[in-house]
Amino acid sequence: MDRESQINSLQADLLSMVADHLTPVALRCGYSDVPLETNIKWRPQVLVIGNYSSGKSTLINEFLGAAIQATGQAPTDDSFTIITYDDSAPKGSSVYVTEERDGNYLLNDPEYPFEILKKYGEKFASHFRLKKVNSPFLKNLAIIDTPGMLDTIFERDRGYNYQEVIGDLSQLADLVVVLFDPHKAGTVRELQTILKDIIPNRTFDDRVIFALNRIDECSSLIDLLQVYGTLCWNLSQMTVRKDIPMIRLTYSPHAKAAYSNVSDSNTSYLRHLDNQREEVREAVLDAPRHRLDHLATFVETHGRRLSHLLEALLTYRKKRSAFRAKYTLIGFIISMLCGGASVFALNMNKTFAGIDQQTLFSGGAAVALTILVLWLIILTKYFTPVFHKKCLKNLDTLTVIKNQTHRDSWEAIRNIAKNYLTKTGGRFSLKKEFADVRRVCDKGSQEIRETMKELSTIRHDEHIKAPNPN
Ligand SMILES: Nc1nc2c(ncn2[C@@H]2O[C@H](COP(=O)(O)OP(=O)(O)O)[C@@H](O)[C@H]2O)c(=O)[nH]1
Ligand SMILES: [Mg+2]
Repeated sequence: MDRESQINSLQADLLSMVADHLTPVALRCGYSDVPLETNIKWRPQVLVIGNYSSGKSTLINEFLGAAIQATGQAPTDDSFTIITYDDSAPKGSSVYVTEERDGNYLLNDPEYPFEILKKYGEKFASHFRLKKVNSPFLKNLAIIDTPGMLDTIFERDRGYNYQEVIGDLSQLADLVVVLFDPHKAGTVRELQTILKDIIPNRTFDDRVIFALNRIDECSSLIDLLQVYGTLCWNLSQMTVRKDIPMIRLTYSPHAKAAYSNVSDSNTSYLRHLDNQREEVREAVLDAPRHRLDHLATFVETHGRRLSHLLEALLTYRKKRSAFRAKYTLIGFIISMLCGGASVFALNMNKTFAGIDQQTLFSGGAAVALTILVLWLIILTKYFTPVFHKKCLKNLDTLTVIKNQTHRDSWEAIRNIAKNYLTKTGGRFSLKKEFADVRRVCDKGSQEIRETMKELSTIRHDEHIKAPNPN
């Protein structure tokens, strides 16, 4: 099996693991309103962000091999564009946009994972679109081009929450490419906020790559070094990381040629530098592998949280059973005592002196049984609801926090547990589901990681030995 097929098969396994084992529980317990796999079933995605005119669309056009996106010095394009492959397009012809769809289509078609963006309203929908392109570059991934980030308050008033949209898209994306340019080396405020407050909460460090683009526009090597230093400083202020992330130095050879014609700049310093555009291209092409990490983390995180949720709910059930068993025992003892007392009282009472022993004991048993039934009714109608309310009030007693990860997952599911207990009144059985989710968490994620480790040792062009069918 080649690497690509191996990746595809692992991806299919992960999806079915989510669909078969996690989604039914997630829907039943109110953990999610839509099947969990909705957000991950589509192709790998690469999100390209940066300030306006940092060269995002130029870079994407170069990857695709045609002028698919509009480019220009001013903030040219104020739309989010999902650029994806058109399988049905004729092969071998020149690269072009085969189909274009608007935001409302994209937000409502269940084939795409963008339903979550519906909440940003009509204004956003009118700035969201899909382009299908027949470029082979897109065979295994989709690229998301974004409107550039801006500085002034007036320009930022877009009519929808731009930063949150970027946050949601970076959560969906398998790779986020952040472009800077020498004119605004990390100084654009909107980008600063996104890198500081949005991206770190929605994705992981290793899914974000940085590039200082348009380096051919520096006037000298010293100028470039100064720009680079400024960007490093700004990045250190924006990212929560202790180290400075790697920043690739890139430029578009085509745009450079056009730029050199209109300016008399001396770009001889570029001879000393590799254009690291190829590295960015490689990283983008490697997004399907990030996809696997993404999916594995997705399965692990949701598996862990669901398992934690079920564990807490089962703890509730155990406590409730113990409570009911204790009170039933108390009721039994009370009813036996009452039954005994009534036999004794009847025995002592002269009015019943002639009654035979059997009738006497039957009377005592009837008293005991009546009291027990009354007690059980009171237990169900009064004591159990009081216990239930007390549990809801002291929800944290349903879990023992072992570490920070456990604390985080409890934070994420606490209200879900509360809602489920309120909705069901505490009457449910989830033992089988818990065992199932547990199995996915323990065995499933271990197997996934092992297969991924195996995959990471295989280069793109190498082949994996097909398993012996015997
Ligand atoms: N000199 C030079 N110009 C570039 C480079 N990349 C893009 N440009 C130019 O910068 C302008 C903005 O590029 P564009 O791709 O539209 O930026 P976007 O707003 O980030 O999508 C266009 O006029 C491009 O031709 C580059 O590497 N070098
Ligand atoms: Mg653009």
